Amino acid sequence: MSEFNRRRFLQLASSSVLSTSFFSMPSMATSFISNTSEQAVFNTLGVIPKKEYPLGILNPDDAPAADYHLKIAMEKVEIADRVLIETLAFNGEIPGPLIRLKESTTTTIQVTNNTSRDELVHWHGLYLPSDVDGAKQQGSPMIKPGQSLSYRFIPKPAGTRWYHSHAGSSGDFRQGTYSGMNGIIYVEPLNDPGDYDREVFMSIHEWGASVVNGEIAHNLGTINGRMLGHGEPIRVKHGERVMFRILNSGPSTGKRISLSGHTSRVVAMDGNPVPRQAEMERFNLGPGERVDVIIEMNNPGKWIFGEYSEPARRKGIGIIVEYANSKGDAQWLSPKDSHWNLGKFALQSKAAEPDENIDMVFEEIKSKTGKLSRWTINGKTWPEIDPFMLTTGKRYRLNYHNKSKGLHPLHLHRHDVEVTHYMGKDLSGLIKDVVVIPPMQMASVDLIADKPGKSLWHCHMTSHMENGFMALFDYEN
Ligand SMILES: [Cu+2]
Repeated sequence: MSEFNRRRFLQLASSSVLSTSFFSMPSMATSFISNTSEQAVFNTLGVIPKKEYPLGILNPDDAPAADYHLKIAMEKVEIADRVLIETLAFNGEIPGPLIRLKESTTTTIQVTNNTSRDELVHWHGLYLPSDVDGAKQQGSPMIKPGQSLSYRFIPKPAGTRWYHSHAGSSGDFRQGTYSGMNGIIYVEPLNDPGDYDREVFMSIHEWGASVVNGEIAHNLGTINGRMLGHGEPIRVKHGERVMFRILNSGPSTGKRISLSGHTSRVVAMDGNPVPRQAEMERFNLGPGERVDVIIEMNNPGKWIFGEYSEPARRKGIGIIVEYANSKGDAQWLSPKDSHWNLGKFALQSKAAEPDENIDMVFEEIKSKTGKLSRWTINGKTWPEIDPFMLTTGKRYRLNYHNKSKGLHPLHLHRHDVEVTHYMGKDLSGLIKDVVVIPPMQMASVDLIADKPGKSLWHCHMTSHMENGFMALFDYEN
């Protein structure tokens, strides 16, 4: 039975249970209201059974009212005074609206495509069936121009996830993951100890892309859709403990982020609590990665929360954190430079032995004419590369060998991976969905094959993904 049919079957089975209990009501009603007319008995039954809807991708006419409605269109958006960009966006906003869901509570999200080409939305970091997940290569349906689809699913796991276009840019930097089509999904856990006073969500993005020496360069950047100094500050009070949930939705470069004058306690990565929390003056975010940090507001003033590098802040990557009653200009205090190492947040013990190893070697093919490089995995480039086949129940170790001078944020759809080897050390317990491999390094991540269906795997640098750095994982049978 296919995943869809099985779900459909369970759905029908559960709705028939419901209708049995519904039809058992008349006798109860009759016994309570003995001397009433037939009409009155009928009135006591004026309870309409709740319509049950299947999970999956639905025509909005056959779906319940949506919890969120995302409308995709080409927009002109101001990211600073007199700085306008043209980009695809959700609901005319960059980033798109924050989507707040409850773990294991079914949601319906309607997406309307008001553009002139096919679009689709990928729900990054959620465990979803291949079609709902939102990647054409997995068999997800495209949304035609002028049409809508409703995605109905059970959000899992809890934590900071996100959503973005997976339609590709077709070389137009207003489209695909270059565009403003992205937003944070926060899946509230069933039990949240809530060791903080409030939450602030931050999305970092880059704009103004051009091709320079085979890579993409950007001349503008924003946090929450505005350049540094041009948005509303984040207003805080002395003594507050603020949970910042931060996403790098940018298409091309890693970010080194710091709140001047404060240390950040890293508590989760890619939405998953880390096994070892650590206080950092600065933390890194590759494209697609999320970090949740708790910052104690213990240094009154106006501070820049932004990129470590001055040129990147000048491009706009920063936001001002302003204590109540503070005066003057926002300050930047450079944090200590430090080598970012995922191993710091992982257990220092070895993970369980895998059932099988899969080696993946990444190489760059430079263009002789200054165009974007092509990328190979084991000597092959998408779409020539055969799918990596998995057997349900097995533990696989993906050994990533980066034989290039760039870093690569590697993302597997629909699954999490455990970081088991990083910067020369065996590790365990750190669960991620994007793992950045530094230049000329190797890293291993383990994958439990328990989510049958096709799963796209790719570099989250848009220009790499769109130039061969992509493959499919699939399950036997
Ligand atoms: Cu890459």
